[in-house]
Amino acid sequence: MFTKTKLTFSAALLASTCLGGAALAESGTVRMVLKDFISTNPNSVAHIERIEAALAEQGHDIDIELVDLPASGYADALGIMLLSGDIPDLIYFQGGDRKIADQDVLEDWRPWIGETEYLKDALYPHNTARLNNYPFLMHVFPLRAQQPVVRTDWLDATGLGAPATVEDYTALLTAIRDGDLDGDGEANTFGTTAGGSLKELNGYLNPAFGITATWLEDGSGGWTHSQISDQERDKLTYYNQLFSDGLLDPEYVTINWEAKEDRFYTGRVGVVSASRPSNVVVYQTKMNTVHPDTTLTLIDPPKGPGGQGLLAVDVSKESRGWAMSALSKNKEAVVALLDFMASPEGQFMEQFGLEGIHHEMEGDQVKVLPELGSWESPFMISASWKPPVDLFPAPAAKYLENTQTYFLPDNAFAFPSDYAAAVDATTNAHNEWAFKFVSGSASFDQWDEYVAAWKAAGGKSLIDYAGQVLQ
Ligand SMILES: [Ca+2]
Repeated sequence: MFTKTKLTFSAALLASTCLGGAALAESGTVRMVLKDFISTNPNSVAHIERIEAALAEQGHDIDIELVDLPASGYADALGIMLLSGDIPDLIYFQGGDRKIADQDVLEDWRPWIGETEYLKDALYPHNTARLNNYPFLMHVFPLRAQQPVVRTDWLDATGLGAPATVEDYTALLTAIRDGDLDGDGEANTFGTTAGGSLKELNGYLNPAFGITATWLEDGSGGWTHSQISDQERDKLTYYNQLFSDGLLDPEYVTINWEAKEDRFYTGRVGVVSASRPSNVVVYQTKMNTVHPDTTLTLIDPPKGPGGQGLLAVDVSKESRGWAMSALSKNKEAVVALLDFMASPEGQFMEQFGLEGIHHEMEGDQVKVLPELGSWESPFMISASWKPPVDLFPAPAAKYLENTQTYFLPDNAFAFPSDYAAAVDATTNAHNEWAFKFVSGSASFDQWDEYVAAWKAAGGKSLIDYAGQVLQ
């Protein structure tokens, strides 16, 4: 399948031929570098050794060599190593990749992925979109998103069912405010809060108000920024209604994530948002230390006048992930390794960790151990592989499913560095005015004043530039 390989009559190749139709055997050393995945970490070494053994079973003779870099200051240490000319075959970037890609030493992943058996089906829609814009980084992991959860017993007590629309969502927050669901005889619960920023609410409400991208068509053939759009004004009007009706915690903008969680566990708010699937697991586990057997319900993004969905996702490039050296002499082996990691056998290793530490086998049944919570899949979590047993409780599984169901690609692009000050200043103006509109300290009659201030802060130049980029 990897046509650049020279055929050699090795025992390994004969073994793969005997399997009949198995992938072409690859051989060689793959030097790889990944943060926290080093030769002094016994779990890393055990993972690599069983991967090599499984590859050998399939006829590959691939030696994986770990390059050790410090976890602290990883991106800088990696940059120094690469610029010195020491370029491993497989490189995990956590920033700093663009200047390396500019030197033409990173491989375009796309033609390689197309020839794989499993990897091509492991990608998520956001991976494909990002690779098409920037083909040097691949990060096959589920998306993060802000998604709301509520205690299932509270949802049941309201008698309302899971909200489908923004009206339903408002009704749920109202029932939580009025229902004394914690039973202490006091009206002391807000519908929802946020951990310091409206971003949490925006995560599942922006598309409901028609904010489906960073740049929106302005109705006269041009583009406008979502921050000053009519859709943004409609959304902030709704937030202001939540605020003035006592449905949104008035301290949403000053509290941190710990205070947010604390209010949730102690019944001071009913709905909070989670930013990753493991957060849903943590919320449910911590809730159970106070209220045993209480499960959480993940709420779908409610449908509003402008649509439905999760916040549009930047697809201009991956911000982190795997790159292959264009100078590597063992590209076929690198791709064979990654294709194995995407295969059912590789995914079992990636997602269930090490036997005896992270899971146990009882016959052919796998049993997850608590330590699995501390295992991080080093290579990838395939979009298409289904684990033999549930890895996550139901609301976290739904979280993952919804990141795909409600995926929306953004049209955001990176501005040249000359525009950095304008980007900062307009974002600050937006944050400041959004808070004033929501809290009622600015009236919506002042919307035009806000838009003028946003444009004066550099927004005009951003819009002009976007007009050239987006066409
Ligand atoms: Ca109460």
